[in-house]
Amino acid sequence: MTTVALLSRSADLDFLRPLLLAADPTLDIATWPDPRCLDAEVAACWQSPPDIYARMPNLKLVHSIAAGVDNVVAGQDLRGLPVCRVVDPLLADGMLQFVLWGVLHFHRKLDQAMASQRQQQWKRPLQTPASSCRVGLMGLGELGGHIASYLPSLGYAVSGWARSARELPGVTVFSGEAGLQPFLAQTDVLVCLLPLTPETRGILNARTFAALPRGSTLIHCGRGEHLVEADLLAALDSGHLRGAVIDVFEQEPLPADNPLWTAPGVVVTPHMATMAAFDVVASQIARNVAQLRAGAPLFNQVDMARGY
Ligand code: NDP
Ligand code: OXD
Repeated sequence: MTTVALLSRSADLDFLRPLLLAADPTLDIATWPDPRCLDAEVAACWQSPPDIYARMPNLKLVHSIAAGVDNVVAGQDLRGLPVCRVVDPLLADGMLQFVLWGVLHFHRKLDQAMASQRQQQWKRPLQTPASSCRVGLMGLGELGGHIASYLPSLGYAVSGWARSARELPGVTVFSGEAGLQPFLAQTDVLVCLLPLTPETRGILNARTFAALPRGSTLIHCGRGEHLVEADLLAALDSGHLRGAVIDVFEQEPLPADNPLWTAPGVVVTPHMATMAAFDVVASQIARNVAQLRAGAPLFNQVDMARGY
């Protein structure tokens, strides 16, 4: 029997228990802070409790219940353990829908129409074709890559930035540190879909915003720690940036006194851009438990040398 520990310092993951048992009735499930978690072979995690894996001598697999793994690996003793994550086409579709909404919000100037409505003013914003709106995707992985495969078909001028170079139909691809400034210089709507790593922490900062054309906008769906909030507020205040849709925050829930709640031009959403269905999460964990038992390759294993 394999024991799966449901670990989180911020949420009760026990809702996954019936779904995991439906996927594999032989599993033994323990939910943190049940001390039986410490004997588990598999950890299924979101925001893992501090230094927890070091206290789990039988641990053989760390599985994020989400697409990102930053909050299950940060500050932990991984001692070479494999780390897996969730990859799912419907999760990618959800992100596509959210980002498309954000792009339309700015391209079709719904932000301006909503500001006029608040003042009961009838102002018709000038409309422009999609080809005039340059969407820049930071990150071309499972999520950014999916969006890059769709947005050009709507007529948008799409570019992307990743660590490694590649060719994507209808997309201008920039790569590496040297590609960042030229990528930003030709972006009107910047979309962040990067994983959080030491290289990407704080990447949405004053220097990045200054490299964007005046009047550009931000859709941020990566992680809160990518964004230097004070730099965003300053760029909005100066008028260099026109607006921002922010879905992820360094502190979640966003504290009531955070100035982003009320900053003009900012749409705050509560980390809702997308999520995998819970039965999909459970079945992917159960599938990897079976792979582990069989000594077979794991699905969606993260390259811990890269950190994503
Ligand atoms: P992937 O690992 O599939 O893709 C990551 C992409 O980022 C790759 O294209 C990679 O480049 C690029 N990248 C990584 N580091 C760098 C760097 N230093 N410089 C340039 N490019 C870099 O991740 P996903 O697409 O699955 O997910 C991305 C993130 O989205 C998650 O880590 C998570 O934080 C966030 N997320 C947010 C959700 C929300 O609801 N707000 C929901 C789900 C995920 P390369 O291709 O060259 O390797
Ligand atoms: C994820 C998330 O990483 O929901 O899947 O943020």
